[in-house]
Amino acid sequence: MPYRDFSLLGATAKLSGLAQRAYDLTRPTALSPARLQSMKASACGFDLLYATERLDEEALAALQQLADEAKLVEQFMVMKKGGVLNRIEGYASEERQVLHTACRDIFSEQPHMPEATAKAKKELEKLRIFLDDLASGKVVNRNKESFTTLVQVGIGGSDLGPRALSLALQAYALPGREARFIANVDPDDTAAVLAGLDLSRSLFVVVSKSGTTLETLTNEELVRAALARAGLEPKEHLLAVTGEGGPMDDASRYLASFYMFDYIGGRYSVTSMVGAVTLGFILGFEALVELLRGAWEMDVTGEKTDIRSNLPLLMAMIGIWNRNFLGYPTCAILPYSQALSRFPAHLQQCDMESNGKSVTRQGKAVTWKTGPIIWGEPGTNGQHAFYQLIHQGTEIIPVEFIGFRRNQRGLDIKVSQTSSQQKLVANMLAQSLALAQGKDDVNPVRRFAGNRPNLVLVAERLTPYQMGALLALYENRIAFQGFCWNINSFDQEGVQLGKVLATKLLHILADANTQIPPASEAKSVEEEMLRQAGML
Ligand code: G6Q
Repeated sequence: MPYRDFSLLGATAKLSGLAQRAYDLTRPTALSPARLQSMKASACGFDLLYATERLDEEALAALQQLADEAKLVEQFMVMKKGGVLNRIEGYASEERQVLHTACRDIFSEQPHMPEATAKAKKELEKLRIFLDDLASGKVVNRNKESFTTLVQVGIGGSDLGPRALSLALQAYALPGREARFIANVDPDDTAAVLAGLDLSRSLFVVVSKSGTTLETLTNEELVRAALARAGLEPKEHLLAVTGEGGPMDDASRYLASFYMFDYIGGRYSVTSMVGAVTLGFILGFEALVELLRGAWEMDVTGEKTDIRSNLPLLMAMIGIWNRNFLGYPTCAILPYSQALSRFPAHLQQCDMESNGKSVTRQGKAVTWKTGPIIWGEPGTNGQHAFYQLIHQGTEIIPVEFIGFRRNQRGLDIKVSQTSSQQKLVANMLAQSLALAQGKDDVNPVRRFAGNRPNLVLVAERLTPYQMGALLALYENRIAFQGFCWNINSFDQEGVQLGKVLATKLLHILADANTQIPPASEAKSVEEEMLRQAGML
């Protein structure tokens, strides 16, 4: 499919014009009941309320035109059907398919990529058997005790998503099961996690698609050494998730191994074995399947061409309106759910590593803005911290609120006639209105300019199904935006340079540790940098 540059799409000129007279949310009748009712889209248990965006019917129609002209849904279908979308024409690049959706196409009678879905099913079946063996007592420690803790050792895509989702669904953990995470090569990270563990009842799943990641391999050695010091046989406590045939694919070193595949990008790998092993351990297999079902149903929603019924596409287009036409450089994701406290961190990677690009899929410099800075923290905590800038600062920050009508754990109390959950959701909706409408005041310090765009995503309860749907909603939104900007959302060349330089610095430190004299008198900038930092 020929890709068209964002700036050449006819709707962009129209949208630029419309942005000059973007919908004014501060007019007294701007947020009419009719607007609130009509600017609402629903899918997979989520309601998306977007009346508080600076959009009117004309702008929405132009965004639909933009989505159609850029053939966003067609590109999404090409992705699902195994097109080699992870590439830059005419230049060396990863040249890969992008098939994380195949991991959840398991519910479909006719999967888009039967072979990839069959592989995903095979790994899931291996996991089901392993989880059954844990539950039935077939897999136990040397003292015939069950394993209570699973520690995931991985970094980046092999950490953030699984960590965010494990935390989000902790309320549904099987009795006596918990997950922990080790990511940083900072040895204090591993030490702090190990300090709180009964090693004899802990399993460690080392997750690395490449099997070569410095941090993960180093932390694996720290864990192996700790197990050996405790008189345990490391292999009996270690699992692996890695690429088939890769350097970590070695059955002699692990109790069990699961595979992930090169067509699944790290930051899109939560629904592969990268997330499934840990999530399956704490939640059980059935809940894991529910999570996959939620993601699958959101993937199906992503196939609709009408932006008003395609939630990921609608959110993508609203984001593009705010980023490219209203010119806002960041986007805050503010979940009113303590369980989602690490979800913004996952989205920060997923979005910024995907769409933080400045060349097109033809290798040309882009002349339009691409991915915004993504950040966020849970409400209501943030209200007592950084919301001041969102309300009255000189930068306008589009906000995405995420909330639930019911809590997960059922513990609540009524104080002053309202429950905590009602207080939580009321605060979220109040913030949405306050940002949009603003407030005039004779005192300039108490004046709120308003017109601060935001949307609200709300569902009944954060269940495994709902979590899967939320994950896929954002994954697909990110892919749609990348398609629209004509960038490759699936590579991450930007992280390579730092890695290469770190290797150079480590060689200098290794030589110093073994007292090998420097090759020449002239000091390299790397050596001088180490010296100035007091490392040499
Ligand atoms: C994600 C990135 C990156 C990757 C980590 C870990 O999309 O590629 O964050 O996940 O560098 O890689 P490994 O799984 O290969 O250890």
